[in-house]
Amino acid sequence: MIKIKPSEITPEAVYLNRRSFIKAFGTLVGGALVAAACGNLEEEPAATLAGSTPEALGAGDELGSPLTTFQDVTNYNNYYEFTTAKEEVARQAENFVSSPWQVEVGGLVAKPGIYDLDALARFDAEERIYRMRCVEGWSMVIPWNGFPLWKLLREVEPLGEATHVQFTTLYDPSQMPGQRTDWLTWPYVEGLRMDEAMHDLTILATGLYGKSLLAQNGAPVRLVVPWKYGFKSIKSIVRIDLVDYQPASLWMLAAPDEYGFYANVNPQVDHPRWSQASERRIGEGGRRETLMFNGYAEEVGGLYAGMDLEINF
Ligand SMILES: Nc1nc2c(c(=O)[nH]1)N[C@H]1C(S)=C(S)[C@@H](COP(=O)(O)O)O[C@H]1N2
Ligand SMILES: [Mo]
Repeated sequence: MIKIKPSEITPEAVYLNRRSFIKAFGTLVGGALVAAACGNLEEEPAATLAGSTPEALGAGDELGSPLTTFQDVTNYNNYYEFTTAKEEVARQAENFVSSPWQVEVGGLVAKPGIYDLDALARFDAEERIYRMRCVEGWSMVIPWNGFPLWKLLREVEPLGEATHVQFTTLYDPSQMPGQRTDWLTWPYVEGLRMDEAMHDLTILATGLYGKSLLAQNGAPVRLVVPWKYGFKSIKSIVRIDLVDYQPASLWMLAAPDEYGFYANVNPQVDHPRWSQASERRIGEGGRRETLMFNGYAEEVGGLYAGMDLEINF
């Protein structure tokens, strides 16, 4: 039997105080509320074996790990605009309208633009098999379809003074029940330093397993930054702005002591409330060691040369 460790929790909900949590999810009472706010929200997903879907046969990451099944990738999600219950997101997001869609790209650029779905489709989609490590201590291997963000940024011609890129998720409380609550600062925002945004590993994903993204995974377009904790990979993007400051992210605003701007996967820098040394790969028993920069140290380590990664967490 796998014992659930204290690290197997939903930290992104834990800082919530009772009152705002009740306001947000008024059905929770008494013990159930305590369990949700302080205990283990990460239930074991329905037993699935990696490789059990036809798509997954024979495929894996470059380290030899099998793909996480399509079933798990699309039914075990974090998308707080819909619900904090990972296995409920798919159903809650079922009717989300992701077409038509526009992504406005602006700020410090010479050629701002509005990209609709056809415009995004002009960037040839590649398959990228990436590990995804959630800050909560679980991980997956996902075959994304998408294109490097640098291709889009090159088109809009960033000005010399642009130092960072800010991303914004759709704000539409009529479709996203979580946004009708004020326990997080909506809309969800994220940011990258320019060199991180221009790195070839950083992609805008429009699909996975060769199919268009489903709403629960951030349809129609989401960021994927595989060496950072999953929360940096912002979903359902409507704005990309080039800026000359380090932008705030939703989780920095929510809990600045727990979530920093960089959020690089780092087994040596623990979260204030749990170790980051190991993780549970969805679909596998037991735990595996977490790798520096999620196994992408060779590719991205240079971006952080000379930086104190405990301070810049
Ligand atoms: N807009 C938005 N983006 C988001 C989130 C969210 O709640 N809202 N959750 C993040 C977190 S914590 C993780 S781990 C990943 C999960 O991506 P997945 O559900 O597609 O696996 O999405 C990230 N992007
Ligand atoms: Mo996450």
